[in-house]
Amino acid sequence: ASSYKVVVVGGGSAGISVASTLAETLGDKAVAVIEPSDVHYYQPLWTFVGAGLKTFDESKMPMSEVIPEKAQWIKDSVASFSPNQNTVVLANGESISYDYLVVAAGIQVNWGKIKNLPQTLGKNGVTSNYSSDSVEKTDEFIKAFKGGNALFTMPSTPIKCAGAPQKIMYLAEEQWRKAGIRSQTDIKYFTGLGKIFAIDKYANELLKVCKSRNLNVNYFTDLAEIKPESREAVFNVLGGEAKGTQLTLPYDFLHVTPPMGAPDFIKGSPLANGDGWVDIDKETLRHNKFSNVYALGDCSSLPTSKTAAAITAQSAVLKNNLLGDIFGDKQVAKYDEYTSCPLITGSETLILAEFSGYSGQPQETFPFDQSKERYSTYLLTKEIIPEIYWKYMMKGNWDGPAKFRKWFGTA
Ligand code: FAD
Ligand code: UQ1
Repeated sequence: ASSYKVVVVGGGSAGISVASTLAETLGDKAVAVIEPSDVHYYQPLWTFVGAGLKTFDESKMPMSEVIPEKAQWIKDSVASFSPNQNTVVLANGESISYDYLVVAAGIQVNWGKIKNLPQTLGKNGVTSNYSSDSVEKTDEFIKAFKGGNALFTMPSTPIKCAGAPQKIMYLAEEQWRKAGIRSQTDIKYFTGLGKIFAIDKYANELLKVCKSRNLNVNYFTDLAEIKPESREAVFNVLGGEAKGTQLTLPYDFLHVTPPMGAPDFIKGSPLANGDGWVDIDKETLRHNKFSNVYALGDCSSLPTSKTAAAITAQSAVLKNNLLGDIFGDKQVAKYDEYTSCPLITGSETLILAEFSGYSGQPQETFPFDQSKERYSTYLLTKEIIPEIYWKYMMKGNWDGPAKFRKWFGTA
C-alpha cells in the first residue's frame, strides 16, 4: 500500500486550504489528497449564480489546478477508515496509510429525504442553489416566472451556509418587482427552525427586510414532499398549535434547500461522534480519540455554523497544531469560533453577519454596524472575497479576517 506523511480526505474549501500549506512545508509527495471529483466549486458564488449576477463558470476550477503541485492527487473516494491501523480504504479497495490524517469531506446533501425531489429538481419551477446541476435553473426559472406562488424552504437539519435559503428569496423578489409582476406574486419562506437566523442582531434586521418587502415567514414548517402533478408542496408542521399536522400549498416556483447531514462513510466509522460528524476537540481540531487525526469544515463536529468563512480560521489552527506535532513545536493554537454569513438582500445590498458560532456573539471585522444593509459589504462579497479565495485561500495563505479586526480595533 502507498504511504504518506499526511493524507487529506476531500479537495474542497477545507482540504485544499490545508493541503496547500502542508505540501509546501513538507515537500514533494509527502501529502496526498484523496478526492473523486474533477471539479472544485466555490459554492458561495452559487447564490449569485442562481440570481444571474455571476456565471456558473466563475464558481468552478478544474481540480487539477487547485490540488497543490507538490501533493499527490488520489482520484477516488474514501470508503472507510481504520484509524487503529493508520489507513483509509478507497472505493477501489486499495489501502492508503498515513502518519497524520485530515478529514475534510464536507456535508452530505440528502436529496432523497424529500419525497419526489430527485426526479422533480430542475423541472417545472422546482430548483435549488445547493446543486451544481440545478443552480443555473434557479436563474432560468426566476426569469421565466410570470407571477403566482413562490415558495422558499429551509430544513430543520444542520446545513451549510444557513443564510443561503433566504438570500435567494431576496434576490428573486427584487427581480420580480423590477419585472413588474410583484403584485401578482405571493412569496412565502418556510423554515424548519424557530428563528430566521440564529443570531438576534442579524435576525432582527432580516425580519425588518421581510416585513418591508412583504415576504411571509413561517417557522417550524419543514418540506417533506413535492407533488409534481398537482404542483403542490407538502410540509410537516414541527411546532406551534398545528404541530404534528401537514400543510399542503400550491407552487409555481419552489426553491428547495434539502436536508443535510454527516456523510454516510463517516457516520459508520470509528471517527464519528453520536451524530455522525468527525469527533474533534472544538479548540484544537484534534480528534478526541485518535491523536494523529484532525478534521475541519462541514464534516467536523465543531459546533459552529458551517461556512467557508469559518474554515479560514479553522485551517490556520489545524495547520499550526499538525505541523507542531511533526516538528515538535508544542505552541497549541485554538479556534476562535469565527464564522460568517454574507446575507445578500438585493443586487446592491448585503448584511455581513460575522460571529462566534459557539457563543453567538458578533465578531465583526469593520468599524461600522454590519447588521445594516450596505453596498460596501455587497461589493466585498461579490468581487473581493472570491479573489481572496482563489488567489490566497486555495494557496494556503488566507487565515480569515482576524488580523483586520486587530488593525481596525474591532477585536
Ligand atoms: P466542500 O467544499 O463541500 O468539499 C468537500 C469535498 O470532499 C468535495 O470536493 C467532495 O467531492 C469531497 N468528498 C466527499 N466525499 C468524499 C469521500 N468519500 N472521499 C474523498 N473525498 C470526498 N460559505 C461562506 O463562507 N459564505 C457564503 O456566502 C456561502 N454561501 C453558500 C451558498 C451555497 C448555495 C452553498 C451550497 C454553500 C455556501 N457556503 C458559503 C458554504 C461553503 O461552500 C461550505 O461551507 C464549504 O465549501 C465547506 O468546505 P468543505 O471543504 O468542508 O466541504
Ligand atoms: C472569508 O474570508 C471567506 O473566505 C474566503 C468567505 O468565504 C466565502 C466569506 O464569506 C467571508 C465573509 C470571509 C471573511 C472576509 C472578510 C474580508 C470579512
